[in-house]
Amino acid sequence: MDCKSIIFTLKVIFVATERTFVMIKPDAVERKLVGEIVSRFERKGLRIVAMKMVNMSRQQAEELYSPHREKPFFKDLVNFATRGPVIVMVLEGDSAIDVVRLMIGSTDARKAAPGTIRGDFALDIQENVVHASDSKESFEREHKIFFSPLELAH
Ligand code: 3AN
Repeated sequence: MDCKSIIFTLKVIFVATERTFVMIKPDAVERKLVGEIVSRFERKGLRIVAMKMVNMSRQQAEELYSPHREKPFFKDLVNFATRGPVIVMVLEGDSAIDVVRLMIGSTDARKAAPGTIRGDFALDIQENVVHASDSKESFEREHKIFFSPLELAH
């Protein structure tokens, strides 16, 4: 087996094609950053498997942020997430969950590195432009709040 084939085989074994759930939050929609943000993901090489604009219900927001139910900022967070339309999407690519988390940067946008989406477009810990799944389990739970299986491209 030549070097190229060995690298290809290792890639197939160790680099999983994954899906992740991403939401462009109301602050970014209000600021007309949707195209810029979607474009960054596409230019990176991620494939859009599903995408739509929704006015999230309080029930959907509470489910999306259920891991934070006991936190003091939970009510504020739900108010923020439901104050206007959001873009929800499913992206696919090699190690998509980690890659997208790297691209969006730290939760506290003041500390997010320049070059990341939050680092370039936000200055707040709550209004931080974008959400992305942090694990396979989160992806499974989160995307089902917004998409039926028929809405995901093959
Ligand atoms: P991430 O979105 O980076 O995964 P999480 O899961 O810790 O961050 O928090 C979910 C969302 O809750 C954040 N995107 C942010 O909008 C909000 N949030 C997190 N920490 C705070 C905080 N200390 N005060 C206000 N809102 C917060």
